Amino acid sequence: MQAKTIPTRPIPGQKPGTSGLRKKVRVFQEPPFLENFVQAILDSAPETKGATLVVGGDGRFFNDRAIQTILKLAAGNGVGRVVVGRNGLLSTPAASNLIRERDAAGGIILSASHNPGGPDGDFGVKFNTANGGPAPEKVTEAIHARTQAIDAYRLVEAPDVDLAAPGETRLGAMPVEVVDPVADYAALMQRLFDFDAIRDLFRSGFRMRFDAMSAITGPYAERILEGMLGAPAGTVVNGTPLPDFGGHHPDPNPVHCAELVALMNGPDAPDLGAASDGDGDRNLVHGPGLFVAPSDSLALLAANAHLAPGYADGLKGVARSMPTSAALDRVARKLGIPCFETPTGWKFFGNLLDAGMASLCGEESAGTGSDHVREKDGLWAVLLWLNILARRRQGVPEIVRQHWAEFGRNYYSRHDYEAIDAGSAEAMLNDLRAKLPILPGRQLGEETVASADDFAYRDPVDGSVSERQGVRLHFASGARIVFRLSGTGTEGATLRVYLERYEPERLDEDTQAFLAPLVAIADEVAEIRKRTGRAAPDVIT
Ligand code: VG1
Ligand code: CO
Repeated sequence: MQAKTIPTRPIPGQKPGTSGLRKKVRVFQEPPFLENFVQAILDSAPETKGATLVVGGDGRFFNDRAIQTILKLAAGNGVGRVVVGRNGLLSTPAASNLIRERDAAGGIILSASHNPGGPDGDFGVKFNTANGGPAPEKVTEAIHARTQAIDAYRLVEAPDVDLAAPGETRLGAMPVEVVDPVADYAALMQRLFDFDAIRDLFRSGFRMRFDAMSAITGPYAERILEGMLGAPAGTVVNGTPLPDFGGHHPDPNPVHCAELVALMNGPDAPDLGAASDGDGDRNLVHGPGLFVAPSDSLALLAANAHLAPGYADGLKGVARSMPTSAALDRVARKLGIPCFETPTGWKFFGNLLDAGMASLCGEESAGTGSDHVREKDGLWAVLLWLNILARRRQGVPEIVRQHWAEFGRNYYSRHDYEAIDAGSAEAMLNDLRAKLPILPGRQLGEETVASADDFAYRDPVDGSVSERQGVRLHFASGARIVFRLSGTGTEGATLRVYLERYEPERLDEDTQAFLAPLVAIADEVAEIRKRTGRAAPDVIT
């Protein structure tokens, strides 16, 4: 079987965002859009020649077709071996784990994560490097540069590879190894957590609902929770991955998990409600009558991680994305370990994890993870919660309230204005940036601006600098507002406004009411309503 070189031309707009390249399915379906981008990845990662490449995706519409194209491109470019999940399925954290376990040179993950799927939905392609983590900016920049100069792609012309059963086949000279997508991941979870204690917890009548949102985590959650840990059948709902996620938005937040949230706030709430997103790297955790905000969950997991065998020796350090609340910082102070603040996006945690500077990290967007892989990991977070619940034998609300009583509470919310006009969004942020020098000392509402800047990050490991990562207003009271534009959307722009206020004593306030004065300031200083034409945010988390 001969590799064929097919001439092509650069396609504009192939610039990876916060997490890979995301576009409408229809854009990816139009050849040579996918071919060009994957060829650019392989050109920018010559280490994949003769080496192992992991390939898999979240099963959304077009996953099956895209995988076949990628296999043929991999074979045409001299990749040594491809390890692919059965039926082309791999959750993002499981793909990260496989890259590491198989000493692969990298992996290609097909997902648009929490974005909706189906023929009219979104698709995405992401390259992960040999450490199992999303490619750092210098690599994604090289990939983008390559897409702008590409003149040919190389593939083998062959029939589709049968991915329905584990085993090995060949595509030209390249072995294609189909693996059970769950097995290695489940074994890793068993090494990290006290499965006996969790089994006892379920045996004692502990009730849980895990909503897999018709996305990739279903098979993982069923095998681990119901299979290995003895949770009753039916604990996992929406457990079959569907190409369109059943028409839902696979984003585990209280807005898109409305049914689970209603159950958790009802009279017959189970002890724990949890959910995960399209590609399995995010998590939602809800106790009876109490939603655990992701920033709080991160802090709580850090404070209690030592209860799980995998973290019994303590954490070396922790890290959070800049817009994530400072609840984690308070825990780090108590533990006497460093807390790093990075830009939004998991790729910025990779160096810290590799260098052993941080063992646990997370983002306000419901992503938490540790050095067990190099991606955030939804089911891992839920299992760590279960391990903590099994050891402490207290309810979720009790544990959360005790945490606040000890550390105080960082009231926190994110307001999203979705699909707004890209031009006016850019202009709004630019005008805000222009105002930054004159803001310190200004009185806004009840608050006085202490400092105002655009977040820049210098990676402490490789010294690389990432600028313009979010406009921050810090107030003298300690409160904070952050503005940034999303890098994962496929339509117009999405403005994210992050609001935070620390409170040591009043621990049971309504979050939105408590933050309302900051919301008013955000609108005043950025003219959100005027410039977006929106009276209110589309999504409040
Ligand atoms: C969002 C989140 C960010 C997360 C990213 C990818 O990015 O804010 O924290 O890392 O999605 O998550 P943005 O640029 O839209 O704010 V996932 O689960 O979509 O891979
Ligand atoms: Co995701």
